Amino acid sequence: MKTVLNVKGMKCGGCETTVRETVKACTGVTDVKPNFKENTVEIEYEEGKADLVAISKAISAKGFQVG
Ligand SMILES: [Cu+2]
Repeated sequence: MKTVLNVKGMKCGGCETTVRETVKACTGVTDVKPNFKENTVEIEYEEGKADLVAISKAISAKGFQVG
C-alpha cells in the first residue's frame, strides 16, 4: 500500500532525514520518501501492520504539521 501525507514544516534535507527515520521506525513501514519542497511524505507500508494514525503522531511529535 502507498499513501502520501501532506507535512508542513520541513525546511531542508535534514528535516527530510528526521521524517524518514521517524517514519521508518514505525511498524509495517517499508519505504519513506519525504519531499520538503512539496511538503509531502510518500509512505509505502504493509496493510494491516502499519498504523497511519500512529505514524502521523510520530511525525507531529518531531515538530512537523501533518494534514
Ligand atoms: Cu531542516
